[in-house]
Parts: sequence; C-alpha cells; structure tokens
Amino acid sequence: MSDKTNLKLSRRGMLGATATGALAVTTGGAGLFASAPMAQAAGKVNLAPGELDEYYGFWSSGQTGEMRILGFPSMRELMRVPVFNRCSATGWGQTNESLKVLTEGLTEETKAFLAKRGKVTYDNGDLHHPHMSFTDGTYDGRYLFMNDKANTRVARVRCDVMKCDKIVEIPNTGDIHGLRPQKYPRTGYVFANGEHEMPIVNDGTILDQPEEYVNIFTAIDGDTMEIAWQVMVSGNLDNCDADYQGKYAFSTSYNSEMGMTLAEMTESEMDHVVIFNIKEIEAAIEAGDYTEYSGVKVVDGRKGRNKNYTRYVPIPNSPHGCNTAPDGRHVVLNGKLSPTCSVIDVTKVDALFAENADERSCIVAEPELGLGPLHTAFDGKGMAYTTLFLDSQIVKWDIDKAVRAYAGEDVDPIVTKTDVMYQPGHNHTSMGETREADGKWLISLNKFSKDRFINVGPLKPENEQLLDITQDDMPVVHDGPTFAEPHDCIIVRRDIVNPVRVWSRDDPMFEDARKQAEADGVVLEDGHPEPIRDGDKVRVYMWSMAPTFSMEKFTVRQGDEVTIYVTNLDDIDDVTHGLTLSNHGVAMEVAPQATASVTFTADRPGVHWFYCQWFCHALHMEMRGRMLVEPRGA
Ligand code: RUQ
Ligand code: CUA
Repeated sequence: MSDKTNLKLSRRGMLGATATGALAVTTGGAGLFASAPMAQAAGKVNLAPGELDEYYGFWSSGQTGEMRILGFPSMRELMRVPVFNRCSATGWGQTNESLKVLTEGLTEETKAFLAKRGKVTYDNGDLHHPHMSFTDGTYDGRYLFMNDKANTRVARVRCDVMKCDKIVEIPNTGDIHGLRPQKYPRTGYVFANGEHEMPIVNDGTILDQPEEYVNIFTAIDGDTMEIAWQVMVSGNLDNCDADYQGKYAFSTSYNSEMGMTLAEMTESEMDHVVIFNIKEIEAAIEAGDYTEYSGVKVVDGRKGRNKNYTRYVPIPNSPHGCNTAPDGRHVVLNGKLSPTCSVIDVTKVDALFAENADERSCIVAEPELGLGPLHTAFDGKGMAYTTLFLDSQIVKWDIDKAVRAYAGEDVDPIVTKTDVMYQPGHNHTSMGETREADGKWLISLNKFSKDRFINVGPLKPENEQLLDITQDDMPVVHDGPTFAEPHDCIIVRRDIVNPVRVWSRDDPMFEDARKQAEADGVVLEDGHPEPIRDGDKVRVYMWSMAPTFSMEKFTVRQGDEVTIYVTNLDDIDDVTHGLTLSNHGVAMEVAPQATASVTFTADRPGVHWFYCQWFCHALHMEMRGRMLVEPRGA
C-alpha cells in the first residue's frame, strides 16, 4: 500500500466516524480540520440528523427579493419567504391575499405608472437588510422589517406565520437602503435611509440640477406601517442604526459631496455621519415646523439650518456600515475607503447640540484596522469584529483599547485577524445587535466564492463562512455557497421566535375572502357546491382535505372572471395543499387552516384540470378536479 492510499483510507475512515457522531480528530496531520479545537467547533455545527438548531437565522437575499430562514449554526436553509419577488410555489404575487399586500402600500402615482404597463405591482425587489422588532433593547419576536432598494419600499413579515403582511412605498425619496428598527423602548419606529438623491417633487420640473436634489431619512411606525415623518438631509444616506436610549439614530453618508460622478462622490477626505435627534424631530412635527410633501410631514434637517434636528459629524472617507454595540454606548462607523472605523460614544452626543460644540467631540476612537472596513459585529464582551472587504479578512478588535489608544495610550486594539474567502460584506454575531449578544458565533457573508466550489458557469454563488468566536483564533468551521445575494442577516435565539403550527381561522390575512363569502351567503369552511355567478364574475368556493377538493368539477363560461377560494380544512401540522390550474398560469399554496384565493379570466374554452401541487397524501396525484369552460356565443 502506498502512502497515498494509506492517507485516503484514513480520511475515509474519519468521514465514517464523523457520520456516526464522533468528532473528527486529527491523526498524523491528515485530519479534516486543521486543529483539534476547529474539529470541536465543527462538531457543534454539524448537527446529527433530526437535531434542532439553537438559533433562527433570518437572511436577506439581495436582488432575489425574498427573505430566507436558516437553522443556525447548522446553516440548513429551512424556508424562503417571498416578499418583493414572485414565487411559483406559494403563488406570492398571484393570490388575492398577496396582491393586497403588494399593492395597497403603493403611491397613486406608482399605481398609475404600473397600470400603463399592464401591472398592478412591481415584480422585483432588492432586499438588503432584515431586522427584527425590539422591546427594551432586544428582539421580541413580533415582526421582521426589511428594505427594497430597487423600488423604494419597506416590508414587514409577521413572525407568527412567517408571511409578509405589509409593504409600503416610501414617497419623496429614492431607493431605501439602510434600515433599522428602534431598539428602545420598543419598535416603535423603523428608520429607513433614502440612498439616491433626487428632487423632492420628482415630476420632471427639476432634472439635471443636482444642487436642487435632496436626501430623505424616514421614520415608519412599525405597528401601523404608516410613515410617521421624514427629515431632509444634506449628503446621501447609506446605513443606519439606533441607540439603546431611544434618543438618537445614526446614518452614514458616503456622498456628503452630493456628487453625481465617482470622482465627485469620493472627492472629500471626510464625509459624515448624520445624527438624528428623535425627540427634537417629534417636537418639530408637534410645533408645525415641517412642510408636507405627498401627505408626509418633512422636517428640514439640512446642514446649516441651525436647528436641533440633526448633527453632522465629520468622519473619514465614504463610510458604510453603522453598528451600535451591545454595551449601549458605542456606535461603530465603518470607513470603507478609509482603513479606519470611527467610534461614537452616545453619552457625548447630547453635547453636540449645545451652541458652538466641537462637531467631532463625540468621536472617542478611530482605530486603523485594515483595508475596506464595511460592517462590524459584536460579542457583548467588549470585542468588535469588522469585515475588511479588500483584505478579505475579519479583524477582531478591543473597543476599550481603541478608545484608550485614541486618548494617547500606547495600546494596540487589534486582537487577531482571520482570512475569509473572499471579500466579505456584512458579518453578524449571534444576537449581536441586541443587549443580549452572546459572543458565540460570527457569520461572514462573502461576495465572491472563486475557487471554493465546482464551477457552475459564469454566474457563481457567493460564499458564507461561519466562525467560532468562543475560541481566540476564530476558526472558520463551515463554509457554503448561497444564491444571490445573502446581503445581510440576523441570528436570533430560538426561544424568542415562536411561529404557530397552523393558521388561525380568523387570521386577518384572509379577511377579504371571509367578507366576500358572507356577502355570497357562503361559509368558507363549508364551501359551495356550485359556482356563484355575479354578472360576468364567478366565485368558486371549495375546501380541501387530503386527498380531495370539495368540488370534482365546476362549469364557467368563456370570458368569465373567476375567483377560486380554497379553504384547507386539514389542521394537522405540515399538511399543506395547493391549487394549480393547468394552462392558466395559476398556482397557490394553502397551508393548514388557511384560505387562499386567486382570480383569473377563463378565456380558454374546454376542459382544464386543477390539481394539488403540494405533496400531501398517498393519493396526492388523485387530488384533482376539472374546470369546464363553455365557449361564448355557442
Ligand atoms: S450594505 S455590504 Cu446594502 Cu448592507 Cu453593506
Ligand atoms: Cu393536497 Cu397534494
């Protein structure tokens, strides 16, 4: 036996051992993991079949427009929740229930624009930042909020059913990017940054006059999803975060220059972070110091207005991420073009609003960390973890030491650096954006996977890497590909998230269906044996119970506008049905105890089958029926 064969065999033996639950430990340097601690950490990640995760991961998907739910730390993808995108499996964007969510929050101007294109809503979205609602500085398991940079919207997902229930378009501004919920006392406000500057009344009166453009910071009421107020600012807005006192919100600006070209945008050595004084802005609204645009009260917080609504703190070149530390005191602004992070001490922010205050007096540290700092995460033990995009590294640094170094002490805040593959953007620690940061895990969302996986063509997956931060050298214990583009995520302790197992029959999601049934004298749960005709409109009420629909067939006339309501009477965990109507582009999911409906025009005479497309029973294939369409004028 050659040495090579020997090595192969021992490797295979070890893989077998891992599969039976034992830890892969290094033998003679031929181990799966570079070190014993690494193997130990990997053991925590590789859950045995059937073992449950300790955390929920809520992942964005960037330009895919959906939210994803992962089991964490196993990184198993558990669910995809359509939000701004279309979904073939669930009928999101097609059912009346989802269309209501997707259309009701659009402005009249957008609705008219879309109507001319034969649409009722947008088909795409660019979902960057998912964040959970807070109470007292920690996640409360009520809602998840997220932005759509592509079409200037903010969405909310209900954590009880894990479905999106509200989407609002934000008027007066362009392209919502940074988004964070208020941490204290509760959410409360959801803060949203308009990234791309434009005229506030964008009707073509002002075109190529950038000096007339503005940027807008928006506060949305997280309970009603109505826009509470907006603030007009100088410079653009990138990422934001809120403090733990309920007093301030912070937004970075990479284009304080208000430049239109790359050269103009990156011209100044210093850009700024805007600090929003929430109480002062609320007082301005109260006192009437605002202008109304598109029905929203807009406070003028631009530079040089001598008002106490905002402060502009100069920080180095084109800052990006904005992250409040769990210590409740420090806010880290990531330099991007500058190798530094600037650290604000929130206890020094009040003083900025005094007359003749030194505009940088709240900055207490500015450590040089490496090239391309984008985002910072925290362990709740005083350490910060910053992604270095250009260096392809995560740098772990000590916040206290950085503060002392800035004050002149001879200490090095950098603790260690770990290579990640490659070019990390966001990173996130378990519970890291709350008071309950637990310092266990760090995920690095890397924009390039390069050589990590077999080639799938010119379009490549991204790569996510999991680091065990309970160990000093932060070993990478997992990496795996992801499709476009897990832009950001949060990692939430399991006990905080408690979704229901089946829908409640009085859920507001299908309130419209119930009302229509009542008007038709139908009880949704009973269905109706015949279609109900209302001029050219026909309503079909059926129920589903594995493996049947209550109707084997129904007849309509060519040209009828048909609405099919399906109420799933199964109340057993996991028995979801669906209704797909062949050759009509119609498909929807109906989870246990839910009602879903879809409307279409029956303009193809003949026999058309509908069937259940969610595997539900041994006789799932038999779960089908016919729609008979009588030719018109025959
Ligand atoms: S931003 S890679 Cu859209 Cu979250 Cu920083
Ligand atoms: Cu019901 Cu498949």
